[in-house]
Amino acid sequence: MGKRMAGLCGAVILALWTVSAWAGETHVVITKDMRFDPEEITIRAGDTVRWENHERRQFHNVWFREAGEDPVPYFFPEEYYEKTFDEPGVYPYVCEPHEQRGMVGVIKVE
Ligand SMILES: [Cu+2]
Repeated sequence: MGKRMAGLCGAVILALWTVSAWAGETHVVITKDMRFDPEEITIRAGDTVRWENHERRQFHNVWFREAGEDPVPYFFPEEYYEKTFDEPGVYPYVCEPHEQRGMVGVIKVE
C-alpha cells in the first residue's frame, strides 16, 4: 500500500469513527398499561431515547420536571417522542397526567 493510499484509508476510518461517535444509538421505551417499559434505562452520552406509545387509546407524555423543563406535548397511540441526552447524569421523569398512578421513569446517561 502506498503512502497516499494509507493516508486515504486513515481519513476514511477517521470519518466513519467520527460519524458513528456523533450519531449515537436510539433506545426505545414503550408506554403501555400506564407504565414506562423499561422504567430505568442506562445509555451513553449522545444517545437518543424514543418513547413509543403502544396503548390502544391512552395518551402519555414525559416531563423532566427536576431538570426544570416543560412537559412535552402528549403523544397518542402509534406516536412517539424522542430526546437526545448529551450530558452524563441521572434524569428522572414522570408522565405528567399519570404520575399519581406511578407512571415514572429514569434515564441514566454514562
Ligand atoms: Cu401516562
